[in-house]
Amino acid sequence: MISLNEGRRAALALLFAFALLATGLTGCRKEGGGGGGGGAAGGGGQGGKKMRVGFSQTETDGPWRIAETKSMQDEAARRGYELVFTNARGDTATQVSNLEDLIAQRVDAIFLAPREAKGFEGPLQAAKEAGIPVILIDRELEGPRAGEDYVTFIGSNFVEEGKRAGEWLAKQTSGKAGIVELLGTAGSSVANDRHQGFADAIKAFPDMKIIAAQDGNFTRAQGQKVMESLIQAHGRSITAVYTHNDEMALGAAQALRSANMNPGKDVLVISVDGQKSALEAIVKGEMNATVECNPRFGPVAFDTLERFKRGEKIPPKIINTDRFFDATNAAQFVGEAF
Ligand code: GYE
Repeated sequence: MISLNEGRRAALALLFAFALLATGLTGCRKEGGGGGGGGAAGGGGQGGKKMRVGFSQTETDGPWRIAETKSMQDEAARRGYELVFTNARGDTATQVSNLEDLIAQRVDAIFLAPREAKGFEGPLQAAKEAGIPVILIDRELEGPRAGEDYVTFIGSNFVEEGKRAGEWLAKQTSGKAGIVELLGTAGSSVANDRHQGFADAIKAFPDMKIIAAQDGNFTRAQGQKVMESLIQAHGRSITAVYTHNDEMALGAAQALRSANMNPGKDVLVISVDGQKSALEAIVKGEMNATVECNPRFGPVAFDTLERFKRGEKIPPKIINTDRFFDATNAAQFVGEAF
């Protein structure tokens, strides 16, 4: 075991070495006549070897993941990087071994979308020892520290998303609702935080009660299945559904329709993400609102990597600004949604 101080020193040395390397590379390119005239290509393609960057994706199901993957791939191609893509297929152990593979391949950097908040200490340590910077995107970790064990986290403020959903629901229902909550993947930072923010927001309203909260694993099929059984158990005492993503909301809406409980009218449905099919459901009046969670990480992810390589100081978190969609503006934004 190495002590905390030794660990810190080693990390600093590595960061320093990486910064030197990055500066060195820039210098080489200039000498080679590359010029670097302010174009978009920041380090991928110019002057010789392509930079190889790993992207460890948690799964590929659903519009949100598809949009995120595409944004990373498009941006890598645009800037001349080779993106080494791995898919953990919704399994944390697989994701850990994907990371080990990327490290063994000596990629130049890794973007990690961690499925769960815990369990990544091993690969992070190995990446650090190999001098490979890791940037977290879309989900956070509990324990490892920004600037030390990884560079930074880029994503939304999930507590805030839950809070916005809770506040909207309180307003719409004048503080009176029997709520079913469908939770995202157990152990993910997103599910914890979206629950926390929502619970905090409705605390002030004694007549807003979460009747049941159950794991729907962020999928439409699971959302529908769980909702069916909760309708069986609680019937008409359900007046609102809050889901941690749009896929589960659409599944829940389907279950409500099958039970002749009008989603969007008898039962208010609010969720998070802002995908196209959710905005369409809002336009049709079958869902009520969704807090945006932007999956298009490519530009900010690669900008951050390039800033880091230039030796700039990177803040521990880079938070996306997200919008809010309901019946007042869904039609306006459906065209640009993912
Ligand atoms: O809301 C969901 C996806 O981690 C922020 O994961 C992401 C969430 C997103 O499966 O749709």
